[in-house]
Amino acid sequence: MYSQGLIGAQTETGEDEAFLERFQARIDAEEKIEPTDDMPEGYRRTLIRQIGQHAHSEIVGMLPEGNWITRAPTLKRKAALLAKVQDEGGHGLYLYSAAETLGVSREQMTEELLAGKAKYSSIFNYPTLTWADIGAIGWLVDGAAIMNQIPLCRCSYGPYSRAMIRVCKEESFHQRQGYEIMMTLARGSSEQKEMAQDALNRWWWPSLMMFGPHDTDSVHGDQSMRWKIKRFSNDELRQRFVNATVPQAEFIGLEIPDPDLKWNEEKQGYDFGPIDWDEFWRVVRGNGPMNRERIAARRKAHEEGAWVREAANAHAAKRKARAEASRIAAE
Ligand code: BYC
Repeated sequence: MYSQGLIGAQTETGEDEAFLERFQARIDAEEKIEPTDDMPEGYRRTLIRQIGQHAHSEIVGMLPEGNWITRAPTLKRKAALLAKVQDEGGHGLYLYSAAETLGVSREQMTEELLAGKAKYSSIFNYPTLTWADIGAIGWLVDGAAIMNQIPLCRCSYGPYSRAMIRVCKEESFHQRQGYEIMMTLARGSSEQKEMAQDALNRWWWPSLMMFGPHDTDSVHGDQSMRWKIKRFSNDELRQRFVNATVPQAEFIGLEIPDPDLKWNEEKQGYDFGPIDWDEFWRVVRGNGPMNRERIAARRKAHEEGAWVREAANAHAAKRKARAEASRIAAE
């Protein structure tokens, strides 16, 4: 890739080799990298990509659950779901702000999402057909999100790691509310239990796909681990998720839809069946069951919210002019 051991040697991106070594030494010493610090272009680009995709996932992730706010079965359930969906909007905002510290604008990220160019998590391209899907999303999707995001609290980039600490606190409430919905349904009438099982059947495999491709097919994994953006590989986190979730399903009497699922004493974890990667890539490339609807809904919200952005800009301009006028008057 680039020559080794030469003083002042340049990498392909024109970065000084000594600079890259100094940067890696800071990472290895567990120092946090802050927005005004020098950083390799690849590090900056990787973070913009990952944080941007993460922010889009939160914002698009509001849609499948938002679909059930008006139909939640009780006032208590409605209040909890409303709070959860609002939290997700908040997570999107912290994350867009964290990405902005790297020199990309929120407008640019939004344009890329609306143009179908930016990725967001595959999981949000599946429909929410019954109330049990809201339970399954909280339990499995937020459960998978926590497994992935707890290590991100130790990410080497300061603003991302700090945003993740708050996000994870909220995600843990989300996971519990989902599991509690599943528990209630699983202990209810036979129709309710069937509904819970059906939701588990539909959300199990897409939840495993959330962790990304196998390590052997993960393009960014190794470099992101070296830079301590990621602390564990996709397969490691997926395995931890399966190990944690299977006993939870057993506890409420639901069955994981995988005939190959089996405890492996030697590895102290579950073996599980093959993931349908064709389905994963179909969804990631825009051809999942709900991709078009999700982007259309975001585009509509963006267009309908234009007046809010205009009003906020006009208000900010007025405040700035007023502050400028009082500064001149004071001189
Ligand atoms: N869906 O080299 P890899 C939430 C892409 S929000 C779509 O392993 P990396 C919640 C990947 O981007 C959940 N695409 O990548 C919200 C890459 O493509 P590009 C979102 C995926 O980055 C509301 C290519 O595949 N969480 O929890 O090292 C309600 C190769 O992958 C997916 C985050 O975003 C996928 N599932 O690892 C409820 C967490 N997986 O970019 C819940 C932060 C992979 O080269 N992100 N791809 O075009 C991460 O931890 C990492 O980015 C990933 C992927 C583990 C997802």
